[in-house]
Amino acid sequence: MSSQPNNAIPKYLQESEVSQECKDLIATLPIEKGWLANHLHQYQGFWHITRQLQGVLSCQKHFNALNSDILIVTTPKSGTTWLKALTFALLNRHKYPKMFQNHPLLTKNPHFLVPFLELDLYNDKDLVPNLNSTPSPRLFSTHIPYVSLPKSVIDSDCKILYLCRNPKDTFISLWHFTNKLKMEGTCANSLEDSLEKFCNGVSLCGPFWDHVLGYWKESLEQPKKIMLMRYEEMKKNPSFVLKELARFVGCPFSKEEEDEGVIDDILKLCSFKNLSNLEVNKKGKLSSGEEHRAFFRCGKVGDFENYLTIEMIEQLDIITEKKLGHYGFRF
Ligand code: PAP
Repeated sequence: MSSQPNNAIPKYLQESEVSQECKDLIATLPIEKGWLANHLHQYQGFWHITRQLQGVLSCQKHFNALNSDILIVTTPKSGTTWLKALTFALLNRHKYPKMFQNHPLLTKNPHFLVPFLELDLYNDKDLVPNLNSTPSPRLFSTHIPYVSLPKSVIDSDCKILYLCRNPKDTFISLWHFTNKLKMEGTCANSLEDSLEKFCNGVSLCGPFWDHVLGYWKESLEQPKKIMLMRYEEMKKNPSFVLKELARFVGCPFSKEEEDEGVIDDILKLCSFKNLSNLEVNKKGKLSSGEEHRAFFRCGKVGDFENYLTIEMIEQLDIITEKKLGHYGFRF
């Protein structure tokens, strides 16, 4: 007898939808209680919810990266939605020259336009997507840590855009996000418990610091393949970062475009203010069940100061210095 999908549980929390191979693997992996889902599984050193682990395995097995592909990689809550919007607008600027008329970003959420490999495209245990007709350059995204990337991503000349954000704001953003997504009738996660988990590395695709370190080291080794960006830099000097990004992916802005204000238009279109006020982002939902508005909270640098005690800040700073400072990486 086939089991009925449980429609009451959002897709991102459903644990039944995994293959036998994934179930067999899970039986051998360390397990922890998740922030939101019942379980987190530690695979290749990083923690994944069950559904995501299925996606990671499927990507590792089936995803064939092309040299022309562009992959947005982020630690969760680093500004993924923003970078998806910016990169989509950048790559499609000739197709949609009038940014504020008929642009797909005005009616579709950035997560719809730039799907996650492991959470959207390779998430069905029985189906491998056919991506042959996706126009080039194909733009995908993922939270997969470097060590778990599909081999074809490493071996091909595809480009990786890696975005991270200081762990204090990342943590606060993740804490808010998971509490917003918690099902009605369940208790919110306390800040203290969540921080303890985060500091112990037990968070979505955590340990956070190892995720950053994996890509930081590779970006130094392979600067033509991996461009590492920081959310804080993007907030401070968005036009500089966007120009660098355009150069990196091989479609720099011409002098005429700069003079015509194309950069400013893209930044305006993708700004927190514009995106968060669009009807689609106020009302819509992803196919996996998350509300679009959950991806737009305040979009500020330093919001952690409103939540974390001095001791908590110190705790996070010490871990960051210990884990990343030694490698020359600072936020
Ligand atoms: P994801 O990794 O789960 O896809 P992601 O988009 O990284 O989520 O997280 C949302 C964060 O990016 C939110 O941060 P906050 O909680 O500190 O506010 C969200 O507000 C912020 N964000 C979303 N869109 C933008 C934008 N256009 N500009 C700046 N920040 C943004």
